[in-house]
Amino acid sequence: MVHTIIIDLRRKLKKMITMLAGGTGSVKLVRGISSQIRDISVISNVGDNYWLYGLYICPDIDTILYGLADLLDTEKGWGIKKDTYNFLRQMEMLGEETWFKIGDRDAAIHLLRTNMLKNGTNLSDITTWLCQKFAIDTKLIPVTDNTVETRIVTSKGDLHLQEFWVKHKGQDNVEGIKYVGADKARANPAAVNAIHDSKLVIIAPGNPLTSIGPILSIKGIKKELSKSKKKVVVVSPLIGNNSISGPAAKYMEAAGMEVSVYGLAKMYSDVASHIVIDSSDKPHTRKIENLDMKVYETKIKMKDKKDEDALASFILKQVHV
Ligand code: FO1
Repeated sequence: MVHTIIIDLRRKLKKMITMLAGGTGSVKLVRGISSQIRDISVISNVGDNYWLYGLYICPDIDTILYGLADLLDTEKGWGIKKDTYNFLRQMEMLGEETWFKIGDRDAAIHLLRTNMLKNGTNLSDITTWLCQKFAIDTKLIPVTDNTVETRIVTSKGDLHLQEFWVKHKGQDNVEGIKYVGADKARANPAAVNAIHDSKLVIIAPGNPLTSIGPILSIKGIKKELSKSKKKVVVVSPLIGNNSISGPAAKYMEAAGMEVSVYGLAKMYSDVASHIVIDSSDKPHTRKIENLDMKVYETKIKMKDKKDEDALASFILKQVHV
């Protein structure tokens, strides 16, 4: 009797929600959920972090940071709105390549982060400090403090994700994707605990191979998610055979996956048991259910804040784990 009461109490205490996020697709749902739930943790991808001009740039961490602080340039999906580019213009004048558009205010974050790293602070503590500076309650957790680099294998050799996508405009033929360093990376203990302690884990609608894939490539995270599979829901970033934004379809094809919500469900079926898909993808529902996943159909495209809130409400009300 006493034992049952204690278990019930523990269940009630497990109110937290954890999200796995990376890239411009994820931040919209992170904002939607965080506007309705106070206690959330966001585990961020680090695979697209990039060194440039001696600065350490963490695009996915910053996109979530700016998104939650209402500073994000939502037109581009990255960077700070109304930022200026004097620093970059000066770099150009000095003969540097300027294909990666770092704004002036954005540069201040990279500069301080780099200095703190050089002084021995780890990425997790720097990120927590940045959250405090931007007055963000959400716990933003880099998936690891070690280096994991997403590299795109092309017919001309392999390139860092930023070089493939931004410098070369995603033109080269993709033959595969590598997560260099993932085998040795230690999962951030705060990320593992967040998954363990949450009542619901949401895999945000990010690119499955370059935003979420690097997170899952870290053994400790994959193991904890597999154990927690019953409370994990994945939100599709695809409608039909196309990604809502970015090159997800191209990468899925290169990885030999079927470019559809079924292909996506198959990829996630060992770490998630619920999936939210677009209503227009209903014809795939039966097949996905055969993977032992519960399917929820709704409008998943988020064009504005109203859509972000609507999808978040749908998940919080309809997904019963
Ligand atoms: N994406 C671009 O397409 N062009 C850019 O010049 C660019 C600059 C940039 C600067 C800072 C930052 O945090 C992100 C930036 N991004 C840019 C976005 C980034 O390449 C990707 O969208 C993410 O890495 C994917 O998650």
